[in-house]
Amino acid sequence: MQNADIARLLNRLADLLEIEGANAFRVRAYRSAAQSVEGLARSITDMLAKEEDLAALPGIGKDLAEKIATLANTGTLPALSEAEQRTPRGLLELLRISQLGPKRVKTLHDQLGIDSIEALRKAAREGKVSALSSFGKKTEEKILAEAERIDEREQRTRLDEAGQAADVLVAYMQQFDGVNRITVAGSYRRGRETVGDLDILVTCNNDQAVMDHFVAYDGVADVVSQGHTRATVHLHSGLQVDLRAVADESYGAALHYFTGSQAHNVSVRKMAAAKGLKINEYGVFKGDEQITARSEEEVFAQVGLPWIAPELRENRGEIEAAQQGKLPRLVTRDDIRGDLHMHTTASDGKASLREMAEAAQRLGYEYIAITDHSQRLTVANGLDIKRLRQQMEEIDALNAELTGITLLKSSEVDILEDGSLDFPDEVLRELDICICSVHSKFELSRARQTERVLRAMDNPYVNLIAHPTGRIINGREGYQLDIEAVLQGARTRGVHLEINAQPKRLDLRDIHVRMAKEVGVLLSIDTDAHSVAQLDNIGLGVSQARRGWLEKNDVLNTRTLAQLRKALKR
Ligand code: DGT
Ligand code: CA
Ligand code: CA
Ligand code: ZN
Repeated sequence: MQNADIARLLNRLADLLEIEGANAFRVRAYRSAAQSVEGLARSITDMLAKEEDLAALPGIGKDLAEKIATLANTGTLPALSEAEQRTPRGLLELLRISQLGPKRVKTLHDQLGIDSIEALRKAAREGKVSALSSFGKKTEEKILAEAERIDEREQRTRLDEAGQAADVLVAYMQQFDGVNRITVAGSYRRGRETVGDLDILVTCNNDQAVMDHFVAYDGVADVVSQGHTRATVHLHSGLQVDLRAVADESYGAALHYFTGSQAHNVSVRKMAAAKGLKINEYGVFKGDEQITARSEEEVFAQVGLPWIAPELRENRGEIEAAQQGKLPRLVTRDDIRGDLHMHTTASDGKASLREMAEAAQRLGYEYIAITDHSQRLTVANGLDIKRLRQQMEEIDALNAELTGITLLKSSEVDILEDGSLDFPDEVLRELDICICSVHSKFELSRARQTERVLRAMDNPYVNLIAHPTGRIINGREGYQLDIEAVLQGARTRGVHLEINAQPKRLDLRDIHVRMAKEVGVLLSIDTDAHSVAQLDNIGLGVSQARRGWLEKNDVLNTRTLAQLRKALKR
């Protein structure tokens, strides 16, 4: 469990309690604990491993310290599971509407019996919401507009959130003696940025007992179906989980089948058919004879292919590449030598320069760029020229002191509406690397937005465009941008683009990453970390890069520091 996960669950508990109308002090205690955990420079898990006293942290008493320890160790909390069981699941969904906080959700539930987005939509259409004393007509309209847009069934779960749920559930399943092998397959294994549901595959000696163990999991809200070899449940978060049990002999075939994608499977099955073979989730068959397929390698070998990495299995040319021996050697997390986008307490980050540097050292990085916000972004405490130069001096001092890691002087410079930059050239030239990004005027037309980014890249000091499309997963679309024109423009100017690894961003998205590779633009995989713990999000960015077919050489920050400095020369 990372600090951010612990904080999220504490906030969730506070939400649930507030919806129930629990004591305000209790609610506030959980919220301030969440804030305190989120702001910590050190990982709670590390602190517990070193047997440090969490109660020494600000805003955290003995009772909360115990609860946080339980959360960190088990991924859940009895108080949380109980609150989740007491509260209709739809009530938490209602919090997704920006007009609604826990208090209002409680009012809607108490007075109108509203317990889902659907029920809310109906009541708002009938004018029942504005009839309540605490809601006006305007608010009702806004609520309705948002409720209409949210399609509950369309909602997919972010990869990081699915990963947290999967880790805890897999650990729970592994406690059970009858489980031999267990793998999370489906879109999760392919590293898609969101998943529709989790597909878990187990091999075991006793199907029935394993299914019983699965549905008895604390996090299960309801059981959709349960049979001997498969079960489907919903977790309290709303996430659906499919469990499949197969025999060890079928493991390879089943893993390939349930990893998908369906389009990839169809293509592989066609190849099998051409060879007179049949492939399904139970195995590879020649007539009635079953050919051993304990591993995926064996399944692929039967159709004459090498093993294909799950991230590539979207039927986007991976089978042809495999046939021609041209599969990419995908970049791995170990190839990453540094992180070129992160914030410190100087702007809106939670950790100091030194804390970020030491964390990067622990990750084995060779360099990091310190990219606090520029002056225009006052909401994020952007640095003016004076503060930026002060930070450069601090960086010089730290570089003189620390060994093995180099801090690069940088800034995340705002791109203004006309494509000019938030700092003058004489400041930009003092930076080791200049990254810039759009944080305003999202509503510009596609032509103007594209022009804006191209103009920014015209500035000879610019090296990297951060989170290039501005989209937020399950949040906002991102601004209109002709990404191909931006990529072409970047290539001719010697500018790089970013794969921002923040779980809610993952920007560029996979198809854009692939496009960048084809155009010949090197991408940098960066976390945009606002705390020490967020430096770990690099893995999500690497997954995204792999889905875009990137190899080590396609990624800017796999370079040594010396090579990087060269690559940054325009
Ligand atoms: P998701 O859950 O929407 O993010 O996407 P997936 O790919 O995880 O899809 P899901 O959960 O429906 O099924 C998991 C895998 O099982 C899928 O990738 C391929 C396989 N599969 C499921 N249903 C079918 C089917 O009707 N035909 C074939 N060929 N494969 C299927
Ligand atoms: Ca799935
Ligand atoms: Ca499924
Ligand atoms: Zn940013």
